[in-house]
Amino acid sequence: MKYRVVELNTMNAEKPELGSLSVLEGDKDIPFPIKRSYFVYGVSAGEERGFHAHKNLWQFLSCPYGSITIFLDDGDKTAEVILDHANKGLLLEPQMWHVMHWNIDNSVLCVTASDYYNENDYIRNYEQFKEYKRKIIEHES
Ligand code: T46
Repeated sequence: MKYRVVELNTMNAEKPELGSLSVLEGDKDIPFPIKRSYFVYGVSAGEERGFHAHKNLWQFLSCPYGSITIFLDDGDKTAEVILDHANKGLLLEPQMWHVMHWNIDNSVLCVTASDYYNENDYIRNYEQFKEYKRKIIEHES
């Protein structure tokens, strides 16, 4: 499946009460230069967002505060990844149906993306996503 869990390079302060610093660099930790970042916040526990796939967009999802489960579906297999620490993220390749489930109130979803916002890159209907994937597989074989 087209995803990977990435552990970020993390510097822990000498005094534990000063916490840690985790860093993500475009083209190094993730295989694309970063063109956009956005944040989703103020979401109640139990709520879900997403329900779409991207045709060409690569993204890196992280949850620096709280816990969010990402349900993934490549049209054939499914998987889930729990983002619950600031030093961890999910590299999500294009053509993956994804749903974000908030496990804890006010968890923050941070996303860095390979391109600017373009609604034409979204597939927001699951049947259309399956059809899109079927055509790609047909074309490749
Ligand atoms: C994704 C997941 C992880 C913009 O105008 N510009 C933007 O850069 C973005 C990301 C969204 N929007 C608009 C489009 C909608 O009218 O903001 C509204 C909410 O977007 P959406 O319902 O797609 O939000 P989510 O949380 O379902 O999905 C978002 C991203 O849109 C999507 O690319 O992969 O987070």
